[in-house]
Amino acid sequence: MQVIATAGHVDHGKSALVRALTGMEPDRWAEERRRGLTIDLGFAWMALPDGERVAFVDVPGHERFVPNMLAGVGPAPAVLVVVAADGGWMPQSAEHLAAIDAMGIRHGLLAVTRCDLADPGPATRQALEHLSRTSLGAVEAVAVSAVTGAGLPELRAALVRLVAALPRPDAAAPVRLWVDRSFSIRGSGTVVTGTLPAGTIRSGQELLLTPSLRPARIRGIESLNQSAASVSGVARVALNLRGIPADVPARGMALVEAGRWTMTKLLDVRLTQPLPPRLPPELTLHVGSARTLTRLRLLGSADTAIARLTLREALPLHVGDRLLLRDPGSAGVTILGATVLDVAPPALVRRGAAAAAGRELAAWPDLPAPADLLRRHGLLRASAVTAMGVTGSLPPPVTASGWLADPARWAELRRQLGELVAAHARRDPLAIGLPPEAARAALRLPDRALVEALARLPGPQDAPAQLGLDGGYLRLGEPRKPLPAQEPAPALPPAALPPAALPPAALPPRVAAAVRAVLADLAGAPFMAPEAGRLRELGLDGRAIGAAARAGLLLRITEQIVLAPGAETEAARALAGLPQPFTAAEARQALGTTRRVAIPLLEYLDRAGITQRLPDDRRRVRLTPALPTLRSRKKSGSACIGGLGPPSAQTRDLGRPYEGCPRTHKEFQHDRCGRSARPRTGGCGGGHLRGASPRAGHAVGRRAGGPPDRAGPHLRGPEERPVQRGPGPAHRRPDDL
Ligand SMILES: Nc1nc2c(ncn2[C@@H]2O[C@H](COP(=O)(O)OP(=O)(O)O)[C@@H](O)[C@H]2O)c(=O)[nH]1
Ligand SMILES: [Mg+2]
Repeated sequence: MQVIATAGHVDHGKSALVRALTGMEPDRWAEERRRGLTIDLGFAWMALPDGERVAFVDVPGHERFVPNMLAGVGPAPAVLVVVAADGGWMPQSAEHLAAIDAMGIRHGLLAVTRCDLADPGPATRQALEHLSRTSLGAVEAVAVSAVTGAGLPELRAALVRLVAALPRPDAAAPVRLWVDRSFSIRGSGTVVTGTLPAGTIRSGQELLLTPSLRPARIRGIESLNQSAASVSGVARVALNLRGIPADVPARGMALVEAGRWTMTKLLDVRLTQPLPPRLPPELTLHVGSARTLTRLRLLGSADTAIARLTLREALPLHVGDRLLLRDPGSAGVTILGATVLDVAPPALVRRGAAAAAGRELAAWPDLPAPADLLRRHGLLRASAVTAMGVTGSLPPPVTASGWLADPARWAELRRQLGELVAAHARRDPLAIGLPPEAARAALRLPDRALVEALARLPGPQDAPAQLGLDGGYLRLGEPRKPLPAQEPAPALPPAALPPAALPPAALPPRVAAAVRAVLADLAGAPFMAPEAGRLRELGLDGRAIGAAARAGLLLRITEQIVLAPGAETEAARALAGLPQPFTAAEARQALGTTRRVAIPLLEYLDRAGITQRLPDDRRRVRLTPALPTLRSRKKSGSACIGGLGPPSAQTRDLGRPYEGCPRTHKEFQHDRCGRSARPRTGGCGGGHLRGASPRAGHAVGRRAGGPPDRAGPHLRGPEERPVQRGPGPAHRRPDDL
């Protein structure tokens, strides 16, 4: 089906022609028929010779009813321009044509009526000349008489050609049905009618009635007096609505699909004609069957023809929609077309923002692409982009919640976030980090998920340190590049470290000195953690210890028990030398420490998967350190500062983290297997052999907690990761933060 609206001066024979073509009466009202004057829209339809059905929306020609005319022409894809042979070109011929042009309607026909009363030649030439200068361009012209029937077969044939040339609309397009009539039928309830330009409406579907967005369920559909289960545009449709009282719908409202349109009062548009010199403060805006008042502000110079509209009432719009603007006081004189470029434009706050916006939008196409809108907005939800009516594929979202970002803006935000976090760390070096909410507010981001997504980005190549989210806080991690190899000699005591060896984001000197003192204390007795009094004396409170631990300079076993980084490796090594399993007292002795340290340290090792606590409270070592690997890795500069090197090695690297610290304790190897750096009794035995059989491999993977001698570390499948998570932040790589 196609829908064609009539257009032309009053009394030129539009209604008579529709009647002659369809055999139906387009003047619905008794008053119209009594006065012989179309006041409101009329509807009639016919089958063309090729079987295609055409519905006509017959519009009033009188200047007083131009709004009704616009409501009828608005959603129609094609027009039948009517000029009387004996009347010629008239004011409303011109006004209707200006409206058609402003709406950008490109398909039409010229019918020169009343050709039984005068030679159609002059009127035809005159009208074609006017039409050719509009969006209609060159059209076919047919001379007809509604009274004698002359020319009607030629007109039908021309209609076949016109309809065949019309674009086929997308049946999956978002539904927007502008209501042009509303009434109630006894027993059925509320009915609305309209021209559906595209998309599909199905019985049972729920649409929203604008502007209230009240839900309306489609109870029944009729198209050209026939009921249907669904109807696709272009079509004239009558919808029986459930949930909407009969007195609610009115012409100008629309039924729309949820989530596919933007209700807006603020628009940026491109004017299709130059702006007349004098305009009233408010213009009437027409779109579809709707009209409202709008203020117009030019963005930049008049040449760019870009304007911002502020509407009295919100309308459901898309980018690319065509609007008509009219000076209500100067009938027929001022009619402007406008193409919607942005349905949710940003506020113009800064000086010069309007001109800048004008310049930017002047370069846009009439149907902006997702990249255009993203460049302007920086960040948009994918759902908002869809509701704007933007076509074309969207870039991948930057968050799980569906935010899309302009690449340049996103990179800039990442840079700003890095600066923000660095500035915060400079202001308060012991702070755990910057709360993401504070970063969100400072960067004026609409969603915290964006801050988290930014923090996960690798950041610029030249950034001094990696940014990350650690324990819910934003902070700078370790510097990316290891410092040059001019390291102090291994034997150098920590306190002798030259200040130059400290990383750029080092701890405050006071804290660094205290940490050096603790490490010096621990150098002789690695498991004699300093007493609370000693920590107090050094000024190491919870914040300072936390900062040092985060920097990988101390290993924090509990709030108050700190050891040198790598102490767990030393502990594992010492405990591996005990007969397995061992008691806490044996462990305490082997470690040369007190219960105060031994018990929390063992629990720490349990959590790290280095030891395993058995039901009888004894423990066994699950993983032992691989010393040679460690040393060679250390030399190559890729060893892990996450506590896996010997304390002496760590102290040399005070404040300097390593790259490439693995998440898992790769330096720990399976005890007693052939790959172990320090093989103990036995060897690999059946463990690996059994691990190689699929059944055993599967079973082994699931019984890590078997008896110590059998299901010990060497029984774990080789593919099994010994430790899923490091025991603390010191084990994390900078980019894991
Ligand atoms: N002789 C003659 N009269 C016509 C023709 N078409 C319309 N009329 C008359 O012109 C008058 C206005 O016609 P109408 O269809 O109401 O014009 P509209 O205002 O454009 O809809 C009516 O009296 C019609 O009977 C025609 O082709 N020949
Ligand atoms: Mg009429």
